[in-house]
Order: sequence, then C-alpha cells, then structure tokens
Amino acid sequence: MQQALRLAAKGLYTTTPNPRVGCVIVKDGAVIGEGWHVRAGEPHAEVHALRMAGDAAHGATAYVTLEPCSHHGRTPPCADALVQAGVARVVAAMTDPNPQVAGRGLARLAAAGIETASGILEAEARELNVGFISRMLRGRPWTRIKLAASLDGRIALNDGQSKWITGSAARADVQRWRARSCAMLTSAETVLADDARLTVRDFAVERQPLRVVVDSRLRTPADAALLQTKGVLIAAAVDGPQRAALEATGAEVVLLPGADARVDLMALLDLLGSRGINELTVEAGGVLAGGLLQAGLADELLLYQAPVLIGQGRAMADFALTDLVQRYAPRVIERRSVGDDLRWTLRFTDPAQA
Ligand code: AOF
Ligand code: ZN
Repeated sequence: MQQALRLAAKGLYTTTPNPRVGCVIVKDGAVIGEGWHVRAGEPHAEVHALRMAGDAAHGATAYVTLEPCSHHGRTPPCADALVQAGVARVVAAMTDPNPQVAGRGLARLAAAGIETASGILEAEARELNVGFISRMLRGRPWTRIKLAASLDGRIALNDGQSKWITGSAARADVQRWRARSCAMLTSAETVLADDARLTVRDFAVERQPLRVVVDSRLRTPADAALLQTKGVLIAAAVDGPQRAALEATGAEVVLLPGADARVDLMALLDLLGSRGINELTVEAGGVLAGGLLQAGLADELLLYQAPVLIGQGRAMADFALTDLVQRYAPRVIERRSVGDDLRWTLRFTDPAQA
C-alpha cells in the first residue's frame, strides 16, 4: 500500500477534479502490475496496473489507495475490470466518498467472490485526497490559507509593503502548493496592492490553478497582471459598469451578494465545489483571512514565519476579540524549517471528518 500511495502522489498536480489514486498488483510476493491515475478522462489506476499485469493478474492481490469505482463515469467501472481479470483479493486504503461509489465498489467485488479489505494506511490516503474528500462530503473545497508573516506576526507594513518578508526557499515552496491547488483565492484589495498573478512559474505544469478574486464592488482593474492569464473568476456582491471590461479580458464575473454588500463566502465556496474545485489555497490579506476564519470556512493555515521584526503593520487576520477565550486555536500538524523561515501547518478541520 505504501508503494501504491507513492504512485498515487505522482498525480498530485494533474488528476483534478479526480482524486489521486495508485494501484499495485502483487502475486507470489512479487509486484506484477503498477499504475496511477494521471488525468481525468484517462484510465484509472487499476486499469493501468491490470494492463501491466496481463493474464498474471488471475489469482493476484490488488492494493488500491481508493476503493475501486463501481460507476460509469468518464471511464467504465474498475470493480468490473478487477472481476474480469480474476484477481483473488482487493485491499483498499479507504472507501470512495463519491456518493456514486460509496462502498458499492467493494460490495460488487465481494459479490463476485473476491476477498476485500479496507482501511489500510487510511490516514495517509485521506491526506493525499483531502480536497476531493471535502468536495464529495461537504460540497466545498478544502480551504487552506497561506500566510507569510514576520516574527511579530505582521504580513505587511501599514502602507501595504510586503515584498519580501519570507525568504526565497519559502517562496519556492509556495509554488508547489499553488501547483497542487485546483484554485487560488485572493481579494481585489490584494490585487490592487501587489498585482500578483497567482500562477505557477518556478517549474513546468500542464495546468494552472483557476484564480478567483473576491471583489465585492468590482474594483479589479482590467489591466491587472492576474487577468493576463486565462482562467479567472471574479466574485462580486454588486454589479457595476466595470463588469464589461473585466469580461472582455475573458474573466467570468459572478454575483454572490451576502450581508453588508460583501461577497457571501459560503456561497462562493459552494460554487467552487460545484465546479470541481478540490483544493483551494488563499493568498490574500487580513480581511479575507479574517472573513473566512469568522465564517468557519478555514480548514488549514499554512504559515511561513520569517525571523524578522517589522514593528507596526498589518495583522494576518482581521478580527477583534472581546475575550481571550474566543481565540482561534488550530491544531499543530507540523512545524518545519524552509530556508531560514519556519513553516507551520495548522488545522481547524480534521481531514478524517471533512
Ligand atoms: C478508481 N480508480 O484511479 C480513480 C477513481 O469520470 P471518471 O470515470 O474518471 O470517474 C471519476 C470518479 O472515479 C471519481 O470521482 C472517483 O469517485 C473515482 N476515482 N476510482 O477506482 C481511480 N481516480
Ligand atoms: Zn475506477
């Protein structure tokens, strides 16, 4: 199963909106087939592994990081392919949260007389598909807020200057998180201040994340750097004359009015879920981070903390407490060095429950 998980991870940057899945077929103690899902529309992991194993798959054991599918999606059911190949046993790391599958794949195998098991290295398998699981079970993406802050917790000076608080290693690391994300979320405020593109540039990728801008009053300038690459969604709360100019750049504009003439963030995440967005990474300022936190929509914080003091400046998340008991206290998942910076992975949501 460990080998199957390593194979699954090869699809980290490409499988969206599908999950990352790996499969290893073993017979008489030897690996006779291996495969992983590369892209939606192409064969599933099991099909690649069965093709490699050929006739030898008869009587073998298949290890899969996700329950084999039982439905006709873009491709036919893997459960049927495994039955036809005559495998004797199928071991899955976890069941498929897709309501079209949800246990039916394993049930179909069992009904055909195949021995089945599930729950092997399940935590690792869930970690790999935390976004897919979130979308299947909650209808919205796994939402990760990336923060780059000074030792004194500031993300910018009061005048907005923020280049560069963290070091080059941290900035390179951020590119990996962008690349695995289905979408990036930012605010008009950040676009106006930083003119960030939010694309992956440090290494070659075959797809760029969808870029989403929370822009309640349509303040995004049509010549913003982010609009120079296709694949931008602008979420506004009120319509305005600027809309036509934004749409002329190829961007899509949606109206999602919420309270106080601000974008309804829950409605936005639901929309992204309906569009197949599994992992969403937020790179914005304190207002959007604070809004997501207060709405209970932040699942994870990825915080790069630089060993610098910048004194007065902007906070990571904009909110005010009246009592310390109200503080946000996510679980510490990991603390690791990235160059001279410290990267914290903090979670509000347990992926097993997402
Ligand atoms: C598997 N093995 O390698 C993957 C699975 O539209 P399709 O045909 O690509 O089906 C996509 C669904 O199949 C996806 O939502 C998930 O439930 C499952 N993914 N299943 O047996 C695989 N990638
Ligand atoms: Zn399948």
